Amino acid sequence: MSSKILIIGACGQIGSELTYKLRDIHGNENVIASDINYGNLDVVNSGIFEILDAQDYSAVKICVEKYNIKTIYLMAAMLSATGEKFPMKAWDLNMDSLFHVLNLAKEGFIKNVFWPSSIAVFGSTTPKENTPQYTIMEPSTVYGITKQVGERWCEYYHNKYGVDVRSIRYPGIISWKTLPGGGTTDYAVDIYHKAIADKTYECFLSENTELPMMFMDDAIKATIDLMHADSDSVKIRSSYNLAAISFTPTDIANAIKKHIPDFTISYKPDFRQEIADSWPKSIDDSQARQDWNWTHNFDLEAITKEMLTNLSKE
Ligand code: AKB
Repeated sequence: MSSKILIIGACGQIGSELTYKLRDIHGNENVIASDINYGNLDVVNSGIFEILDAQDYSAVKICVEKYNIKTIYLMAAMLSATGEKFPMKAWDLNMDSLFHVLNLAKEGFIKNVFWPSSIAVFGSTTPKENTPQYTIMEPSTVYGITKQVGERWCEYYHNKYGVDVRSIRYPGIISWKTLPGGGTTDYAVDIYHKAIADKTYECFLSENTELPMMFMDDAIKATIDLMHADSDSVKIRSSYNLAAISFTPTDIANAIKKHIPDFTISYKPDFRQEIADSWPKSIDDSQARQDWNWTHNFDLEAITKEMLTNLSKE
């Protein structure tokens, strides 16, 4: 029987596009999509789909055995903004699901694990410009705490039990196929939807809030490149810094105005401003570039063109 891939959290923003890409590469029958509900019918209808609660160890194990799964991409998580509203739920979901997958690997049921970390592992005491791979990390959100602790556990399972776990610290991800949910960087997707629908956007972050961002295609490429890299070249088993571009709400509004000249933006910062203020402005990802040849393709101009073109067709 061929070895198969399970995506947990396949209906979400990154999980959905990862599902499509992995199906292109490995064939529909080798990639099993799963989520807690039928949250994305495009994913549900695109191949094998299982309802799966990432917090239920037995259910995940049964699914792994049913399909002879060898690789899990664990994309289910509660993100930064929602996590602040439901701190214990965020902790339970983000940590339980990780332990279940790491333990399945430790016990030999699966061979490879991808688990996403985030720029949220950094906090207000971290250097903000060109944030190094190794630096002060004092996250102030529950989400950031789960990601930082998760990174430590990933490295621990690799060192102590030989688990092949790989991870990336994603910046804000911009995409047009599936909406993000519950993050602080979500404005950078909402703004394109509102630009097309209403020609105006009220931003929940202030105009000069600079954050690291990346187009979905680059994020998927990074994920797959890391998972396909030789084990020896994956030197970091906590999580890799990863960067493409950094911009402010003003920068993205100006990029949109080149295509929609009468687009307007206003600013009404809410509780997410404090989260954004605690995160880096830009990231040093030289280790990823060196270890597994990471490069990004999309700058703000290219992202804006892709977003507006594809969303206008919908
Ligand atoms: C969020 O805003 O919470 C996420 C992230 C940066 O991990 N997009």
